[in-house]
Amino acid sequence: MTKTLKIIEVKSEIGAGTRGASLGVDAIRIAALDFGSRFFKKHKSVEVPNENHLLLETTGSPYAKRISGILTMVERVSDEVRATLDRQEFPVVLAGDHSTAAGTIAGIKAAYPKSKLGVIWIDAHADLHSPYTTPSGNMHGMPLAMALDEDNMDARVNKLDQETINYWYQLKNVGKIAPKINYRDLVLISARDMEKPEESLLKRNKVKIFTTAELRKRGVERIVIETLKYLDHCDLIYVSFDVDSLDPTASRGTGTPVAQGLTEREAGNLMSRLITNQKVCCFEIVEVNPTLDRENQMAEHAFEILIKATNAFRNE
Ligand code: NNH
Ligand code: MN
Ligand code: MN
Ligand code: MN
Repeated sequence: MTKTLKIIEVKSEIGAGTRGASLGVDAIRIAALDFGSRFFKKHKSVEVPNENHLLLETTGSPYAKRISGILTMVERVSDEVRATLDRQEFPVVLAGDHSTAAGTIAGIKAAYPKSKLGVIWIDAHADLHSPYTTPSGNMHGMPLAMALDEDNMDARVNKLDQETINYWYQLKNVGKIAPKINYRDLVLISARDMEKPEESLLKRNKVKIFTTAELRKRGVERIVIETLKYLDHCDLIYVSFDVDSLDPTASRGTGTPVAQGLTEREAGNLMSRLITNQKVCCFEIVEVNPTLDRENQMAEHAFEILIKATNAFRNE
């Protein structure tokens, strides 16, 4: 089946602690040019306006940095993803920092409110913090908690002001559906750098995790089969790929590289194989930061993974 892809560009970096992720989308476009690819000519794209001007301001909570802008971005991304799905197009989201993934999930739920949505989160991190537990205040560590309507009060370490509490409530309730997903609808792949409050959530809710070692030992094919089987009760599936899932040998150009990651080959096979499943309705690549890179390698890897994945549609 051929799908009409729509590229949604989100050049936002206000949820990250390191500057430069808003340049990731253009770095991927440059990688495409260097490879002589017509990908960006062939497919329609749209850019969601960003709030990066907030980086010059110092207001807001240390436990939820630039949360007003994050809310605006999540709402904008949600609207664009929803509109794309309403037109029967397949959204391919290319984003800066990962916080906007909460908007991607909200948009899918807005388009299909009655459907059960499964999420495959390929990332070195679990992104399950709330402002109550975050060690950094960077909201790219929180999108899954937003979608799960999770405060994790039991593990609270930070005391919030009322304004932050209100914004956080609004973030969890974008689209007026909360929670948008449940823990049983979530699979983490290559997660390997979590803090204690996240660890306790993962354990308590028995979240399905495939480690890099397990994937390598048993092979991508097995992991794909088991992931899809685990999400069999879902009507739709969304795949979010944070490039820090890749090993630091391939992911120098991202804000938070972590040892023991996937190879580009494993990631490419994983994405292309997952995407052939008919339930997959959207996928996303985030957190390329060319300012930390050498010779645009991270964006080139991301682009190759993107091409491998989208080509898989045609080979079905
Ligand atoms: N868990 C850490 C935090 O919340 C790091 C999150 N960083 C990410 N997530 N890049 O994908 O600050
Ligand atoms: Mn992430
Ligand atoms: Mn990550
Ligand atoms: Mn990240």
